[in-house]
Amino acid sequence: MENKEKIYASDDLANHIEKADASYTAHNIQVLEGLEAVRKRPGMYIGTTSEAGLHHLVWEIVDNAIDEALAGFCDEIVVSLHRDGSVSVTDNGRGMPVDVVEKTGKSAVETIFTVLHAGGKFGEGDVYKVSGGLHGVGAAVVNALSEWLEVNVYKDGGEYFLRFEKGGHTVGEIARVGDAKQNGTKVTFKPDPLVFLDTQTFNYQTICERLKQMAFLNRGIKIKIKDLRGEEVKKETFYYEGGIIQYVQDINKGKTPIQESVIYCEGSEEIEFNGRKAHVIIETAMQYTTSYNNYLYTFCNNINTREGGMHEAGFKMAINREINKYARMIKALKDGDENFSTEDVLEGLTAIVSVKHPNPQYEGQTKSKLGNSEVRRITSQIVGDQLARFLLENPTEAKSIIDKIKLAAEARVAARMARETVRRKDGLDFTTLPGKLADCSSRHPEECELFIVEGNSAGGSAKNGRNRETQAILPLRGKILNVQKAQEKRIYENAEIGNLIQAIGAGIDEEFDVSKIRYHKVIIMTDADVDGSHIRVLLLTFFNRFMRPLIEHGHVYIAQPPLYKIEYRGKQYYCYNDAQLEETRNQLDLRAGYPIQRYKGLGEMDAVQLRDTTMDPKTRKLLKVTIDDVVIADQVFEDLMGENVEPRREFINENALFVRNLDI
Ligand code: 0R9
Repeated sequence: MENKEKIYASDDLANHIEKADASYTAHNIQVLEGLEAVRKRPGMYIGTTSEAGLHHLVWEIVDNAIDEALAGFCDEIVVSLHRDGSVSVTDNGRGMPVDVVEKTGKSAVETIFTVLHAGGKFGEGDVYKVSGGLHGVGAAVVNALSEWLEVNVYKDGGEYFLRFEKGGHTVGEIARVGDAKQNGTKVTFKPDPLVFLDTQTFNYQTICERLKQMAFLNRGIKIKIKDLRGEEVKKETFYYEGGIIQYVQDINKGKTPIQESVIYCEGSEEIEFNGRKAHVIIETAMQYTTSYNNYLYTFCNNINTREGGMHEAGFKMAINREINKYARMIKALKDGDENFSTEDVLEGLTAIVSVKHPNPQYEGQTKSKLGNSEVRRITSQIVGDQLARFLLENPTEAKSIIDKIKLAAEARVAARMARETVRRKDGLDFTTLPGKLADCSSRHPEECELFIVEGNSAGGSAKNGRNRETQAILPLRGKILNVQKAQEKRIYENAEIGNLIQAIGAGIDEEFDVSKIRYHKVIIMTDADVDGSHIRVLLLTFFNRFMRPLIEHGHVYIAQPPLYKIEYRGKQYYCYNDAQLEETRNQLDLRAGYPIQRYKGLGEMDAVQLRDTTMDPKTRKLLKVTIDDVVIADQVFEDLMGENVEPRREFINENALFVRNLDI
């Protein structure tokens, strides 16, 4: 690998560790206090100790390997999942420094894994350290939350080893344990079951998705995963020479592109950061398809900036400006014509905007909005210049793009009229409630629940079984429109969707205001059969596209009606899945062939049964719908509900074993 400027050095480390005491003991105490703080309040450092937090530990170590790759010293990263529940991450970089840091009296390796934010202290002047976002917390946090952690460093012909136990207590000192031909670092850790109470099992699919994203965002880095836990080893390699160009192609694989090439723009600008020169690097890739949706995903330092920010603003400014300029030049827009709106220009566009910034400032509700104002100008300039050039040099593709946008603009006018008509006709002013809604009497949204129920007969049971004060029922007649395929105009004309919007009462799309929702729980209650699953996915597709904050704020739930009922000695036992059925059978010691009722639909239950099993907060089980990664969520919806059949088939084949996930 090319040997670029030396970025980290042990002396730097020594200089930058604040408060580190010259006295060995004092330092030790401080270190242990730091790690103890992490163990006491893990949520503060990794967000949660549920499955997402568990995986966060892996991202943290992978981020460090990516940093070494971005610095130009590493091109392969391997993640291995072991049988004992541990995971290892290996890179082929320079190997972490093993020499002693004067101020701490410990090796750089030990310091990095025991001093909170020690890695961050390097950040000053370290222009390549880009990975990590809101929870870019450093290796010491991973160590603190592990039952044990081992570091192997391969460097200068030797292999060095250091082990930590019980939340970061060093076992011995770093020592040379053998010879090594190549350089690199391996970090292996086992998450502490005392911290991760819900689950300690890594999800292969989740890790694959994230590593794939990392490989797209950092072209040329080979990222491998090996799952050694099962009978057969599962392996995958993610490697994209084309980086985000291939990312766009991957997102578009189920869609129909209207242009052949993916338009790629890149550039960088020097800025001063902490008295040192650093670079802001901008990369964008985009391609139009026949879709009515837009898929614009933005990243800063490999983290999805869900709330957008300055890079997104700059990108939108640039495409709006250049497309309108070009449309006027080729007379697709005449002198008196209005400009295309940003919404028109975005329709059918799939785009990735990826920024690498040495000092990102995050804002917004979830701290996922990039706030550095210079990024808007830099992005707008780079994208504007290069897009203008693309349009001039590729007139045929440019013409298809302009034609598509023109259609979008015409459709937008039609949609606006349809929206207005619906508003006038049905009073879509969010104050009139739909006739079919059996509303609750409470006016405190925090305690109110809306059950969206499939079919009128189930709707009847639900109305009779509900708590009238806090539970509202909206029966759906048949299937709602598939919004993934439909044109905006048709969406506003659809009666069932109109009812949903009115009942929830917080608007739709850009105008959706989550603070106005009338119910804090919106509960999808459908039959446990194929049709029920379909309706559920249609509703989730709608929420994902038009009311995403409703999901993001945790207001969307899925009711879980029981699948089976056993009547035994005058008592009723409800089972929600096959495993539970088996367990109950065993517990009651039922003979083979003992009659069991299998529920096919909600309509088979009377009001009392439905209340007791599915609606009563004291006894029911609800699944909360969450979106970990919006890019992946969109992709799943597109695969399931989009135009093309092939990705749907592929998705169902790949996920046949994960039907529960698919259902959520
Ligand atoms: C498997 C995950 N990989 C890592 O965590 C990792 C960290 C790391 C690294 C350096 C090289 N490879 C790494 N992999 C490194 C080496 C040198 C200088 N800076 C960084 C060098 O050889 O001079 N480090 C990241 C931080 C540090 N090393 C330290 F210096 F703080 F320890």
